[in-house]
Amino acid sequence: RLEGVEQAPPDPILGVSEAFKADTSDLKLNLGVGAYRTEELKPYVLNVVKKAERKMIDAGENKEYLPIDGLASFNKATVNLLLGFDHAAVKEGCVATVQSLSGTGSLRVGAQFIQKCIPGKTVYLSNPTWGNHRGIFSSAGVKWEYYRYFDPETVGLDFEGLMEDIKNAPDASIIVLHGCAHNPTGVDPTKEQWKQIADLCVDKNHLPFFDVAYQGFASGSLDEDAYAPRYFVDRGIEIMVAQSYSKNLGLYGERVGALNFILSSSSAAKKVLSQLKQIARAIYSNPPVHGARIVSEVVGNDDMFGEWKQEMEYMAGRIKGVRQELQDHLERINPDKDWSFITKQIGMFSFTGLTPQQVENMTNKHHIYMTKDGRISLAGLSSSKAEYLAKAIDDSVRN
Ligand code: PLP
Ligand code: TYF
Repeated sequence: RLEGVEQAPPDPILGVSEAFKADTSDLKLNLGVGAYRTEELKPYVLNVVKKAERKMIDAGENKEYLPIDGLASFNKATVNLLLGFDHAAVKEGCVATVQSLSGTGSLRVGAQFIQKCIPGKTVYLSNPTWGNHRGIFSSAGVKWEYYRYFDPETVGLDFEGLMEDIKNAPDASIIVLHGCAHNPTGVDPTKEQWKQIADLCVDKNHLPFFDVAYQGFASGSLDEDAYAPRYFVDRGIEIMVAQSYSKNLGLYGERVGALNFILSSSSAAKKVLSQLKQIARAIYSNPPVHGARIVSEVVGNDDMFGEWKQEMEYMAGRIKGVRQELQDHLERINPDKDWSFITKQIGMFSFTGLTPQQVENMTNKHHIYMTKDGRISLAGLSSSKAEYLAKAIDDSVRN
């Protein structure tokens, strides 16, 4: 009966992991998915997470359903991490927060809210952006368009293009902005540029929707990486924010995140929250409890909070280290090309500029798995593999 169903294409990011698994070579290296690995290329469970889990088990915590909007202590913690502790917007009741299914689920609830409560709006996505953004908004029935973002000539931000496109968008459009560590390019606006983007959002009455998937993972500091959304809030701009704890607390499979609205009145926040709850109820009823408790335990305990910050700094530092090593090897092997973009870009990824054909060479000849857009995840690279990767990149750009 279902023979007529069309075959859907594999996911461009997760499909890379499937191909990697099927490769039997000892040389193989998975730089596709953005997931942190140790120097031994093993998944990493943070010590502070293990500590929190032990404490939770010892306390005999149960598995009852959470309320639709999630664990209250998590919601409080997640807003504190986003805005800084005890922000005026929270005290004034101007923040609506629902715990949701990590970054993806939070974006999806946000998209559904747009479709339901402010219909007819177009969402503007950076070109390029995280591969799932288009699907998330499309599946909620929300129209999206691109704004210019990356300039391959300078391997940097096309700031003029970005400003022009956001200016030309209809008033009160929704602009999706990566809070920090832009995926896939690793290129973020400077503080001065954020200021100009904020000015434009005020002029145009746009609603920025921040996707914060790497707080603490870009610079190693939670505060530094929250600069942009905090700045917008301090300017009095209403914003939406999706948060994820996949990377910064390594809770990938636990699906921990939140959707926040920071608004200019408590009455608007109350109404928005009522809508978010209705939306969540019909999709998944209520969010998972275990990971939310971990975040709440870690943030609520000074010692564990300090330990988390140290582990985060360590992970961010390891990535910065392999960035430098990769660049050093490439500068030695192929000194005619400028490789400085590798350490200029931040976060988990480097946008190498490799063409789809060169990416094919990386995979077919060198067993190095990466996305077709030329992105590599440095979180999946070890020191000991940096030279092998540099040689493969050099071989691929020569062909
Ligand atoms: N947004 C961006 C830009 C991402 O890179 C990711 C994942 O890496 C996510 C959102 C959501 O990930 P998750 O659903 O695991 O939180
Ligand atoms: O960009 C990445 O690699 C991460 C990983 O549904 C990812 O976003 C990919 C697909 C997905 C969730 C996370």
